[in-house]
Amino acid sequence: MTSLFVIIVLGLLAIAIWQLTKMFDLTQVGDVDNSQIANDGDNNTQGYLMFGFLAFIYIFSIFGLFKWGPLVLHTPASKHGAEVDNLMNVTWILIFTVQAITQVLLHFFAFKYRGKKDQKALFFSDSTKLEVIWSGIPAVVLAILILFGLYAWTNIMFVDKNEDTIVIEVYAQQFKWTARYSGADNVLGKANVRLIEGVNTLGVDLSDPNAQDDIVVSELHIPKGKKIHFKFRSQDVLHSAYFPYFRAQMNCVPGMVTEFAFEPVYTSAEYRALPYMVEKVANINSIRAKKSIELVANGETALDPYTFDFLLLCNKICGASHYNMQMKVIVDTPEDYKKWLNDKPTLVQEVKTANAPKPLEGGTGVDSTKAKDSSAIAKMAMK
Ligand SMILES: [Cu+2]
Repeated sequence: MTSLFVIIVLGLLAIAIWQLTKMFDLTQVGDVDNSQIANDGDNNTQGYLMFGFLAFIYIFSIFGLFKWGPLVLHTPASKHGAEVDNLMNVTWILIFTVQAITQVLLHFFAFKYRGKKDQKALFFSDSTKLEVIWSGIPAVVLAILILFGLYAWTNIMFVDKNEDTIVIEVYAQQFKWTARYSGADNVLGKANVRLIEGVNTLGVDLSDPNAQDDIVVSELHIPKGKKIHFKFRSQDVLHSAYFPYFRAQMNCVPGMVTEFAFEPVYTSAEYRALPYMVEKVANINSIRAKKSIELVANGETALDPYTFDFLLLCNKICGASHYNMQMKVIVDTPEDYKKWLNDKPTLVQEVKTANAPKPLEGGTGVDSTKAKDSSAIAKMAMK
């Protein structure tokens, strides 16, 4: 609201200044040049302003690089991550070099050929040589870049059928993630949205032999040094499973299964101990500590200190709570991973427990028949 108010005030102020200058112009009499056609003086001013703008672009770019550069994603936590970062860095270097050269040329020529009295521009209809140069160079550079990208993409996306992987399903719905482990057979049981019932929130076909050892969890644990083959499904709308630190992202599309595989190279604990991450977390916590002082002064509770965790985020705007659609991803050592998974009940067991006849609720001392009686008494009392 305040920002809207500031924008309105600034807008009105700009109109006021514009009107004042007009009034000032109208009050001028005598030898002042009131012509709307630019003279040599105007052209010189505009020419030098071009250099001013060029300086602004460069100073702002360099300032931005130093100020916000360190905030970009750092060390990749997956094996293929380095390849993605490499491709990104090459693209950035190319863009920066090309823009540095072309911006200087653009502004320099705008200055050099600024309007001068009695000077006429040269007209020529076309130049084949020039056109070949300015179409050929970008075409070659882009082709190389695209080929490099395609090569990296196939390299990352290719999962060998015989490769030893762990198959995990990631299920998206508004607005949460659920994971299903394929169990000892490493094959996920069939699933269908029509079979969703009670605790079977993913619609797993419980009659499928492959589904018997499937495990459904709400926190993703994966072991370091092992390729994880993710299969994605969505219950409702388009979502996108985004693992920023693993440099992986895949759309989750209703009605189809999409796939992606990556191998984590750091455990969560190892990644937390990386010097850059220690520094980043310390910085976040110093900001939180400052904010907490303010909160406590207002009688609110202080913020908890932050600890780093890998996250799975949704990267498609899928509805009102999209911003909060996330799941913790914990990379364990292979031993810890096994221990964690062994503790988990299979979905079949969970369904059995949920469907088992419940003993009468003793805690409240009221069973359902008594509750009915008391409501009947209450109704009678109303009459
Ligand atoms: Cu989503």
